[in-house]
Amino acid sequence: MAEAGASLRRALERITVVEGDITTLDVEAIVNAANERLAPGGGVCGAIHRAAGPELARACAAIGHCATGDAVITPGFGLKARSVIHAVGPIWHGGEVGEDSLLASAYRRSLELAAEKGIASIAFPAISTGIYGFPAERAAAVAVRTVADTLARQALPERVLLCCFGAASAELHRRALTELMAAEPP
Ligand code: AR6
Repeated sequence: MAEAGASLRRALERITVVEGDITTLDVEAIVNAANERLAPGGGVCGAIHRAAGPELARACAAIGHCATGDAVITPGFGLKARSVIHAVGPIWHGGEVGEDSLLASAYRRSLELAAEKGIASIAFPAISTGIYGFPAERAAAVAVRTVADTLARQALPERVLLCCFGAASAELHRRALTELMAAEPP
């Protein structure tokens, strides 16, 4: 138990909350909050497609589909990031139809895919908390817990940025991180 706690703590130390526009970050991969059709949409997805250029939509169309809770990878094209991992979070339906585990799965699959591809640094937006309506505080707790649990099992990515759009979202993620850290032995 003590060892599991120590490895979770080390995993938490690999996570940083930042505030800003994910398309500007200098990381090896950024995660897109995508839809199952992998179609360019609004929100962070729209921003990523605009910054990457039209080749990104073509690469997504060639893949065609990604189930909710899963993730696929494409090049980053015009982005600084070498790759984009398209993760599909759940649409919020009230919290009783598996939204938490589907959201956790979207984070976990993104990190597993990143590790498979040798990606050392990655940034996530707050998946599902915009157009898909997932409550922000609950999503932040799921995000931080899932990223930490997954990092505790894999060496890559070495560094994970949780890229929050706005101060309120950043505060929720920092608090979730602090709470988990406080629960772990030093
Ligand atoms: N950088 C970082 N975060 C951002 C940015 C940005 N440039 N722009 C918005 N956010 P959303 P969802 C935040 O709606 O809820 C799309 O049409 C935003 O404030 O982008 O998963 C897709 O194609 C929020 O906190 O994604 C899907 O159809 C978070 O990113 C659908 O929306 C996620 O909000 C996915 O909805």
